[in-house]
Amino acid sequence: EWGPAPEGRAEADAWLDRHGRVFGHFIGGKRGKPGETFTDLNPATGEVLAEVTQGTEADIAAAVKAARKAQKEWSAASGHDRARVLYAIARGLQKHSRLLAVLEVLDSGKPIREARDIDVALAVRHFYHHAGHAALLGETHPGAPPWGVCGQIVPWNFPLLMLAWKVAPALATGNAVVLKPAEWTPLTALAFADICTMAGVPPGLVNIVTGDGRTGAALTAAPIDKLAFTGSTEVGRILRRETAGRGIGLTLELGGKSPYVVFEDADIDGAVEGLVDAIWFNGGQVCCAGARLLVQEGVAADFEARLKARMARIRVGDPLDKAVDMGAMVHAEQKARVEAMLARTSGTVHRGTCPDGCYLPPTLVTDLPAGDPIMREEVFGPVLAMTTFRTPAEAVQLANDTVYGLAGSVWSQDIDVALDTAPKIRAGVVWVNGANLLDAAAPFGGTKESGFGREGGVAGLSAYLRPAEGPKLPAPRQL
Ligand code: TXE
Repeated sequence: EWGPAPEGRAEADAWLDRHGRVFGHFIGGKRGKPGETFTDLNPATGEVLAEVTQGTEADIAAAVKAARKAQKEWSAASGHDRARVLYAIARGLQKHSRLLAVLEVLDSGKPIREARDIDVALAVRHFYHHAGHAALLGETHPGAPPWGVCGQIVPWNFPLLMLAWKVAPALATGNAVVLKPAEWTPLTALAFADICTMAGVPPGLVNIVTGDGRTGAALTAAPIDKLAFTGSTEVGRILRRETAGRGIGLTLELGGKSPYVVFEDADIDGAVEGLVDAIWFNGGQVCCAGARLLVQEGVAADFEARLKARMARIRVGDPLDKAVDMGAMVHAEQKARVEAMLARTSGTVHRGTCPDGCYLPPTLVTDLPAGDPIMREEVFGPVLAMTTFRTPAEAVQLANDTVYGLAGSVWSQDIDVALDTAPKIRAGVVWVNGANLLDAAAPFGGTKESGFGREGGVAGLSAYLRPAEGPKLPAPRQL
């Protein structure tokens, strides 16, 4: 049980100072000279954390070239040797977990408790898990070749964890990577570069090129063999077009508007508590957030009352405070997006409390007319839209009334109701009596406009291998 202050903050400052608070890319195992930079801010305080280089086409070309060279040897390495490197990365992350958690908090505004217990802890576990896969790959996927050089573009809501979800399976399967972190949260990816060096990752195997969407577009256009993206549905569409017809692999993990279905026989207090994890975890800036609450009519009034009482107890404030439940929004721009969406709803808006600044309170919207935008569109903030249903069939119909299909939750103490409803929800993952439960061994990903492809589990590993070419069959005989 460690908190961040004062050691954690001092450690983070020392790390930033060691790099002169100005960062170049990490290409071919070396930290390059900074080029044209942009400013990286702490959203909770507005302080400048660092200057970070805006990656150019030339930077991407250099990174892809370094990756290509490193990948040749890496793909010929034994499973044992690959496992050793992944294991060393996991150990390095674990050793520097306080630094990584505090950097994540400073950069993204998420509360330290989450960064410590979820972001960093799950990232570490992802590398351990994939060290095991690396060792066994020849048996689980005999003869399946890696794609080669993988372009990876990650978002700002789980910067280190999304990096782990992408880098670990890529390395385990014999690929090399060029990863672009999100422009609002580049620090833990840059710290990860240091950990790669300490862990003895061969130079060029992992390359980190920072920058905004233009750098992402350059990476997409570069001669890569596979692209993995987590981010908005809008950019996902662009990437699908840009990669079409090039014979390269593509996985897209996009937006969501996941249903949270509470039947009247549910453990009501458990379901209320589950919502704290579902929608107020990371301030609702979670692709699989349970953003649509569907409650069976008989318990709706009681549920709403208990939910409001629980909302009032959520502490929003300084993300470095161990006792805080919800930190700052990632960026003033994201806060403004959420506020603009709230301004468009015709429902009744109930707000909790929060400090001034880049914060938003836990928010519940009720009395929603059919088709209200807050029920349909991804808000990506601490906003829960509530409505009621009468029958299980109506619950399923409402749950599926969305263009997205990333996740869902079903709450009932009747196993028949739960197991009958869960498979009818069209989503990549449906939790029963739980929410936002992620595991390296369980595949995660979407359907419909939430994207395609899986991360985690054996399915996630397969996404980093070229689909096997079938055996040559004799030509069919004419009948
Ligand atoms: O996402 P972008 P934004 C959703 C959420 C949020 C909205 C906008 O609803 O409010 O998207 O967020 C890179 N070619 N999600 O604007 O732009 C970008 O630099 C290649 C859901 O921040 O999709 C960053 O690294 N790359 C989501 C990454 O894409 C491009 C997480 C994601 O940013 C690019 C984040 C381009 N043309 C937002 N343009 C989730 N599924 O978890 C941008 N990028």
